[in-house]
Amino acid sequence: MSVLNVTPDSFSDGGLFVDVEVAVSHALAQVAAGADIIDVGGESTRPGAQRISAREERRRVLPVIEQLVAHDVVVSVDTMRAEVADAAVATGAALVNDVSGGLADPEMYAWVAGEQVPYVAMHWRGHSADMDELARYDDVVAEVCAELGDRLDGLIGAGVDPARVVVDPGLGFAKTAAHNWALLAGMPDLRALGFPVLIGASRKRFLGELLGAQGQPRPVQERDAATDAITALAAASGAWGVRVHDVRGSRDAVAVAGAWRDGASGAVGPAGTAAGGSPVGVAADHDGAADHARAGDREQR
Ligand code: PMM
Repeated sequence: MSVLNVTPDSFSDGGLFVDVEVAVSHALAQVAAGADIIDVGGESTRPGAQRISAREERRRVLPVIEQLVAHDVVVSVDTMRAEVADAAVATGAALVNDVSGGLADPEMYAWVAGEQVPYVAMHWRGHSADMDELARYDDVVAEVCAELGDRLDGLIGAGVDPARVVVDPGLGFAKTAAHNWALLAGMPDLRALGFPVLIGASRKRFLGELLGAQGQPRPVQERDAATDAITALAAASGAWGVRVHDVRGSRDAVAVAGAWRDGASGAVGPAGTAAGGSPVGVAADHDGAADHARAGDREQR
């Protein structure tokens, strides 16, 4: 899943893709590099960010989604609002990525149930303005799994088809670096929830902290190799997908993880096409997203 933030203020790509043409051509390049899904977001969720109106969010994302869909790209919309999700799906988006897991909008679960659209429920505790204060856990893996379990109960109770739900631990959202590393190491527990797991570590602050020198974090644009390492380990740990800025490196990492996994059986196919499907559960033929089934339909459920 390739990140496409059409915002002026996201931490990594803020301001780069506010122009529709620039955003679309970047997304098409990411598809050419192997992205299966382009995740279009109009509202920054970086720590401390203030909210924008639903109208402004729609204004940012819809023209980009419209053009990508016209190019047969599989699009997800990164939104916490049912009304924005609704407009995005009406425009052709195939998946909703909700960083609040439904907590930000009481209408969300009923809307997802009505549409039966694939839905990513991310772990979240509060809006960006105050999420750092909410990063308090006794046992982060157990608490995140329990809270995601509550989200899943809410979704299924509202009538959402469980086969269309993906979970995400929400790295960096009300989490310190230590919490993020514990959650990555806790992949077996996340997978034990019984749903596909999406990991969003790309270029995040905890990688900058890990790689920093002289008390300074590694700059955002110099965190892709570390992101690729996370992708390889996530793939080897059975993640369904990764949400990244630099698709090519992650695609290579997935190919390596798949070849490694299949090495024992001698079942490795051509580069990037580990026999039996990629460990993140996306179609091995990634020349174009057009042929792919809807994201929620194609996992190891
Ligand atoms: N992270 C961000 C935004 N959306 N969605 C999911 N599912 N998981 C994430 O970890 C996630 C997300 C924030 O990062 P960005 O500024 O790079 O978009």
